[in-house]
Amino acid sequence: MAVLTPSKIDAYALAPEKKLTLYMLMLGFAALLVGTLFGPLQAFNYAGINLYTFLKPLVQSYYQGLTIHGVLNAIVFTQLFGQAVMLYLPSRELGLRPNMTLAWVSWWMALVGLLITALPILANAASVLYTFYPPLQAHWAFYVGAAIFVLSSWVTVYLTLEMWMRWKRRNPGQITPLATYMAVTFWLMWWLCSLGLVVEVAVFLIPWSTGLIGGVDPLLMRTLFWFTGHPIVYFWLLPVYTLAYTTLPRLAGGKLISDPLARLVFLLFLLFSIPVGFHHQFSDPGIAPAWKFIHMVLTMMVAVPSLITAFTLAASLENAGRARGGQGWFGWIKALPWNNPTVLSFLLGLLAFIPGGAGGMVNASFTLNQGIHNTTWIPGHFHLQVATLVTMGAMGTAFWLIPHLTGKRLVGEGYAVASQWLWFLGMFIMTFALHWMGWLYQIPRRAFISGSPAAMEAYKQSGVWMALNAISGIILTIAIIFFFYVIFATALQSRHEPSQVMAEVPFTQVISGPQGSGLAALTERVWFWFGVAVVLVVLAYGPVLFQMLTHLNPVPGQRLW
Ligand code: HAS
Ligand code: CU
Repeated sequence: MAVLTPSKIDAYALAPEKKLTLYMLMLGFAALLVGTLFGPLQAFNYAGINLYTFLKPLVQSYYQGLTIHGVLNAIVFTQLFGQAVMLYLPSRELGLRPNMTLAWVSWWMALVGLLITALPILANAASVLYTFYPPLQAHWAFYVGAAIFVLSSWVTVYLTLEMWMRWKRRNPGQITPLATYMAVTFWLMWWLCSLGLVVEVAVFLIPWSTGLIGGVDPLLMRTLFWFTGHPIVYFWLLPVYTLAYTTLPRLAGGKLISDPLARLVFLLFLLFSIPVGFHHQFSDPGIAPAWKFIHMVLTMMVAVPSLITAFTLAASLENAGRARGGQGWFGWIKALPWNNPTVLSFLLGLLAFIPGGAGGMVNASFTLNQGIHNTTWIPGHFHLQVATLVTMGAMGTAFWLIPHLTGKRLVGEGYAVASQWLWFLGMFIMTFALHWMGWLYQIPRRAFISGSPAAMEAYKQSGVWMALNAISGIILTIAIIFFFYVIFATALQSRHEPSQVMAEVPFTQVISGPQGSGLAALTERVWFWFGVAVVLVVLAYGPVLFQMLTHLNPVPGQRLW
């Protein structure tokens, strides 16, 4: 009779969650693989080189390629990574299993939604970029697929909340463990903010693209889009913050300095992520300056939790560096385990996030925004945020999570380390050049440069910065090849490693815990704070939306490609 060793018991007992998490993660990384391979084409475009000619008839235009790049990387990969870790972490922390039938429903919805969206994009019937601003009109399948894809995340919202409430019933009066607290506030924030996108797509864009209604109001559509579109950046960021708080200190050899402060950060994101969307619409006519001013002030508020994060993580990393023998003012930085690919990816990603965050404050300042809006500064900004910190945090996490989920050893650690240095270097060069070109030369974003002689003349003045884009494109391509080699070689090998099968989630210990903390008790009143968040959203958006809905200016759809 076969004897079940502890490793086998653990593998069997946890197999369902691990399999689901692995499938979510791998679907996300598959999207990232295709999406990032289109990145260098954009980088080369900014260098005046049109590589799209070689992709015809598969990909018809720069705009079709940019749609594939934006949708797969910014919408698909990020959501799937969030669905993978923000259900798995609380499930392991609480020792509870989510409803697995529904969990698989969410995976299938994501896959089917993705395929339905992909078809019109690949057929060049939806080259509307990831913001799909009307009057640009895509084939109806693009909106239907996107809706199914996004609604898949609502299933994960339900699964996480149900698991948490089950735990609350069994542990009355107890403070929710940290990773679960983060997941709960994260999913509540996402559910509330995704209403804008869901209404835009389900109520307006699907009927419009199927011909049921003749027109939609571009300003209202943009407003509903940015209602979701700003907080969506925290939907991308917060899974990585959660991992940075709950695993990075331990992986770096130390402890998290404050658990209550970490809770406060997530609560502030729940409160202030949403009522700020007009900072994307400072240049839009039809919104009174007073409302733009209110959203600007609230945007400054939403930087606060990131500033607290900078402090808490730096202090926790210092704790780790000193525990490893680092001395003096900066010796602790050197003492951190830079050779650990996960720690490395977080350190480099967080370093990039400092100028990225500072650039965010420039964007958020009404007057400064006039200088950089719709220039290459903007892709410069968000490639530091989502393409560096968020993507590197996900890559770095994959280096322990895929071995943990599959019970297999990480293959090619040297390639893993190299991929992160190269990614950081490539993104650093590219974002530096994009910021420079945007701010000083006013080079427009989303412009097809390499095909037009007139545009090329204008671009030539930014000389060396253009060339840097092409160089960064090459570096990033090498980085992504190294990364995917490690991921696929790890996941596809046949050998299992017993120690990996048993490996735990590396949850960190804390120096200052939640017990007896007034702050932790205050943040624990999640439903009360959710109510406050709803009130803030209604106050910041209600009157403007009411005015827009009562003064509709519908226009028919257009195809400019
Ligand atoms: Fe942004 C546009 C303002 C954060 C993404 N943003 C965008 C767009 C994207 C995006 C995709 O106000 C373009 C949308 C489009 O297509 O049009 N953004 C902000 C502000 C923040 C901010 C104020 N953005 C993000 C994040 C993103 C993201 C996060 C993705 C994940 N953004 C704007 C505005 C616009 C905008 C305007 C519209 C511009 C326009 O005109 O169109 C803040 O949340 C940033 C706060 C961050 C900080 C940094 C804290 C630093 C930390 C690192 C610490 C380092 C450590 C390392 C510990 C204050 C946490 C230690 C290391 C050792 C080695 C020891
Ligand atoms: Cu924003």
